[in-house]
Amino acid sequence: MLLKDKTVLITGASSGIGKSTAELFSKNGANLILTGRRKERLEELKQKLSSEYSVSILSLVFDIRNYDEVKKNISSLNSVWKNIDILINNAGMGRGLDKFQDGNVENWEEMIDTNLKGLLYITKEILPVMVERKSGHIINIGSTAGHDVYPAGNIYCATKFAVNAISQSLRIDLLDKRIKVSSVDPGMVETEFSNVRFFGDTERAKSVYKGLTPLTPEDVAEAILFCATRPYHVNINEIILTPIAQAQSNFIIRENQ
Ligand code: NDP
Ligand code: 8X3
Repeated sequence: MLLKDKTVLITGASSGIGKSTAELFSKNGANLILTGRRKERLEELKQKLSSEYSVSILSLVFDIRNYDEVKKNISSLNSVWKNIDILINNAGMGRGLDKFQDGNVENWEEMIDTNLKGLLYITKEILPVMVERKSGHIINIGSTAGHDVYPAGNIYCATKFAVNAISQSLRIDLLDKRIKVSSVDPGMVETEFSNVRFFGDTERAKSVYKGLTPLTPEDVAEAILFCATRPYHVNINEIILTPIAQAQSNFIIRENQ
């Protein structure tokens, strides 16, 4: 029970990495606030985890791109739930994979509003209580795309480079508040990510992982748990994890290569 009595808020808990993290954290005794837009999925996960483990779970349904909704939902937390020990900024997405010159401004805005502005909004609303308590841990889910750009990755990579910069800045700004900041930056993970990126084209989404064994969302959840369970004096600044078939964003080896 590594996380017994801890309160953890996970954004984007309705699928992929966020969902696996919710499963692993509740197994380790954490009380969870699960967020996302798909209410039924969050409710289903809440029922499952609260029946399997002896933890409390709250779900909040809102669009992270909307600052008013973020403020309303976070300010609705009662005095018990608002003392969040760990914030996992996971909600994010890619839209399209087009060269810059062929890019679509709506797709760009959706990625920037979700991956960057959404992360800023929720962090801004949760930080004051952490600052007041001089205690807390922010774990941002970045990406290898925040370290090396790849062809047609342009705006998605820009959002993840920005997340990398925000993690580093927060770590400096919060140093005297004893608030930890970690970044967990995976390479290829098979989740709904590519389905969303390719607008539901499942064949194209599957082809991304063809000829290699991608990371699973559970692999990433393990890395997040590691960050969250170090002794008080240890902060993990950054973990970059990739499948064995991937060296960084641009170097990938597939079967028969
Ligand atoms: P999924 O598509 O499986 O999950 C994305 C999650 O983000 C969902 O729960 C979704 O919930 C939530 N989300 C998306 N948009 C919004 C929004 N506007 N408001 C609230 N919640 C939102 O993808 P992953 O699990 O792969 O992605 C999780 C994170 O990991 C992302 O930040 C992604 O960039 C990052 N990442 C992914 C990699 C991969 O290869 N899969 C590699 C490196 C990093 P809902 O739709 O219900 O709102
Ligand atoms: C998301 C995965 O493959 O686009 O960060 O870098 S990838």
